[in-house]
Amino acid sequence: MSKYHPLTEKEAIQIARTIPDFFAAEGELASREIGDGNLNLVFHVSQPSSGRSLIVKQALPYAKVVGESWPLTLDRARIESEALLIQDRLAHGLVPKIYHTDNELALTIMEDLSSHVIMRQGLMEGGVYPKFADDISDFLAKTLFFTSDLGMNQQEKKLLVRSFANPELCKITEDLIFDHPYTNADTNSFDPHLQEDVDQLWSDTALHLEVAILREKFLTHAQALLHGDLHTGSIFITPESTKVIDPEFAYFGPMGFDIGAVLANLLLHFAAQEHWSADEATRQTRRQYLIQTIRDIWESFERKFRTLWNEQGVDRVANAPGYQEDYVQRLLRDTIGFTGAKMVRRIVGLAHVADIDRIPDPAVRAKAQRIVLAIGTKLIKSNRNATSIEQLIDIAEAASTL
Ligand code: SR1
Ligand code: MG
Repeated sequence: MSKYHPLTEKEAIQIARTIPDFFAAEGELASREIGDGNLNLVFHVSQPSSGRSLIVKQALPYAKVVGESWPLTLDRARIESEALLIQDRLAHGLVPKIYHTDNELALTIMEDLSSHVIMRQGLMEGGVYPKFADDISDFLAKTLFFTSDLGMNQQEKKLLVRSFANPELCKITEDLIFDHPYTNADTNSFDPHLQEDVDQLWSDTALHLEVAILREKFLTHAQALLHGDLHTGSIFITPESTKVIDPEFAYFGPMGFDIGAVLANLLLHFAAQEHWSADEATRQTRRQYLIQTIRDIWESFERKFRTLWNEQGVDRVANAPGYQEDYVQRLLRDTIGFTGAKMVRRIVGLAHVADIDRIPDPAVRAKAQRIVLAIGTKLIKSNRNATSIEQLIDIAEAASTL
């Protein structure tokens, strides 16, 4: 019989105690369930007398955001811990330290990052993160390059693809990002004031074609090991440090999906500036900061990815003249298309973002939502012909004054 059961706060303490040389032998431990995400239990276990603390994260056998009527595999805890270990090896220091994993209990015990803030929250509080573009482009370039056919042994990669199949979590993405927002699906959730905009989304067949093309890439293009859900709620941050968490959606997919997730979430925050910035001058500065961060992320990513290719590539055939240029162009186009898809879903689909939903004034919220839909749909429609990150930026800046 499986030993799996959802832990109590007391049991989280008992398990945390088993980590060798972590807590002092003497001294009480305290435990609090602090999970506010869509899927898991998260216990913060601390020892006030020693000042030491850690996180016990446990998967539930269903999606917490919906309830027990939506069963969900516990294997995602294994996927998450294995992905974290790979990411730690490839992009050391940019993910939390792992202390212990237990696949039967579907749990991972890891570094407590309470000294950091969830980036979405930090941005809403006006935070500025000068190191972020460098850190996240490092994370993206290294994890994507070294798990692709360019940077790892191609036979070993095929075996790794098998252990990261992750069909149930991919299905969530396939439905919630590439299907439901474009049809009248039960899972959708949107403000009634958006009905006309949503009707437009549901009837835009040119848009549906582009979404079908992006979805095909998500379904079939096992390019590299993705984080799979790299939004600003999956990033802990301070001005000096970036830590990527929560890779339970990890699988081998198109690289642009991860890069697009980061850019989309910066643009979701960008679209909400009428609320989050106090006055017009702050708004302008804030928008410029977000746009410059996006530009820096893409440019640094491209530079680092090309350097890895030139200096550490394992594939002789990849040296064919023109191939790198073609590959990076396709990567940019995918990034732009996935950025758009990751934006639209947050307005119309099941799972929203606080940057938009916490805007209390319905008129200001509606404006932000329409800016997101305008940027998102234009980016999706550009996914096959974009040639520069400046096209994404032009689309965002033009929509910001809607
Ligand atoms: C049912 S899960 C909803 C969303 O939460 C996760 O963070 C993913 O983005 C997923 O689509
Ligand atoms: Mg998550």
